[in-house]
Amino acid sequence: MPDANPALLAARPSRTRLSTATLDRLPSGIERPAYDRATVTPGIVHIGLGAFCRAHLASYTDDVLADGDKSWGIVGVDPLSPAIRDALKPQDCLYTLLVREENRDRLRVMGSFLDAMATADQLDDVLALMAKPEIRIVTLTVTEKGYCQDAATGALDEAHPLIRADLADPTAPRSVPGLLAEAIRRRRAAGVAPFTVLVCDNLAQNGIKVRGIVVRYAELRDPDLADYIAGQVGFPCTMVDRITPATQDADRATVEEATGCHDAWPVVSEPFKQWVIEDRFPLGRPAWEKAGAILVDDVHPFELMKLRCLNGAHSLLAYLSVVAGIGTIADAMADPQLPAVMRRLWAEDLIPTLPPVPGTDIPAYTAALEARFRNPGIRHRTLQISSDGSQKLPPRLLEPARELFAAGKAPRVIPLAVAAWMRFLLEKDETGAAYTVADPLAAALTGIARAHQGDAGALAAALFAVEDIFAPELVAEDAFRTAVVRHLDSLMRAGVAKTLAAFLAIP
Ligand code: CS2
Repeated sequence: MPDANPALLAARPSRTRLSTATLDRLPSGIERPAYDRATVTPGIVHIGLGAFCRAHLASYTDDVLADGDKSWGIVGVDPLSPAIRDALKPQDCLYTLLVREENRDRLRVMGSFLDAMATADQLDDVLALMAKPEIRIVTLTVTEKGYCQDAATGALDEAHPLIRADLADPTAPRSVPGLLAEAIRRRRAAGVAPFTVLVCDNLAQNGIKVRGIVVRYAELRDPDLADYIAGQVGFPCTMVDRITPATQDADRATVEEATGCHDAWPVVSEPFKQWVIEDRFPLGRPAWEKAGAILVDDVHPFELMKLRCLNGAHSLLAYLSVVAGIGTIADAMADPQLPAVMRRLWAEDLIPTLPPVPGTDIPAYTAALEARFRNPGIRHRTLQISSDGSQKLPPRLLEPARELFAAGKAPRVIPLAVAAWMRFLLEKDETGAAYTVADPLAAALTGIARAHQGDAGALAAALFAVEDIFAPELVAEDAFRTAVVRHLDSLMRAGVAKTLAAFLAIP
């Protein structure tokens, strides 16, 4: 989560604010939109205005606009709070992307977001916009939990409070499935063909999964609408990648110093970016391939490689690091033991579960990941990555563990990562410092952790019983349960460093 109040920063009167009017005052080294924004029209509604989409979708689309196809501007919609909209509107939705290369910063003012809205106080306007024929794609980055799913099965969580509220009042939706279904219903009623839904979050088979969630929601609302969505709406799968930590005040200061303009909510990212997209867009799409996106028939192998190798390693490092008091991924990579454990996670547990990935050498991919994780300019907080473990563990680590068992093998490193997550739920690191577990299931999970804090066996058993996270086939594996308990006991008694030393001593 961003840690500053941009409204307060923006309120300081004497500073020049980034905006269309001040663009030409920027120093010459700052890249800016290479096209006339006044001639761009919206073609995409993007739900979720966090940092990631403003570093990823926005930069691919900025390149397409610069290439001359002006019909694909983006209108961003914040489904949670108006804070980012309120930061962006006074600057005409321009913002600075600070790309941290190994030895230098590159700054680029992004122009592809034309407008920003928030459902909190503009729901009718948002739905009216989503129903317009010129909107041909709805992209989403709302995080895993934003889809109101049961993480273990990937199905709609029908008991989710937002889903229950939307089913009671479906034309004023507050959930993402409810918003999509209502927008599609309005288009259909107006005789407008449905937009394509492009999910850009780290879910396994993200398009297929969200299609299932939205169709199920619609079934509960109106079976005829469900049939229409199932038959007519495209949900291509995508793999998205760019490491984009939450913006800190220090980043705002860096941007202001370099540009001479105050930007209430710039975004920081690494130079690397990757986007693999299934090419199924009945109403057309931007030529994102001109900006380096890879259009394919089947995203699945790319997605498994990224979700498991990158995100799985992130989760392993994050839980062990938070417990050990290590603040960032770059610091974790400087630890004498953590990188070795991560390499074993890849080699022993994750890479064996991957199908061949077209055009990709997996050892080269993981070597490049190591270099990306070491980037000293990226202060990616381990506590940020530790959030929402209940949603992240299943696709990143639990599903590959299940697949290994199904193939007659046992995971060696995944049980350690799961144990680190369980230890993390105690909300106190080894230096005694307290932190907060951020997770949609936080109250239940930290309650279980507190109740069993002295007893690894009881703690693990109580957590294994949380069916929203753990598939029954996995917790039925004795080898899995025993290994998790053994590591958890060691983490609780001896701590991270000694546990890792003992683990690494066994080849
Ligand atoms: C991270 C991701 O926060 C997390 O869980 O693993 O946000 C990761 O940085 C991105 O997926 C990289 O593309």
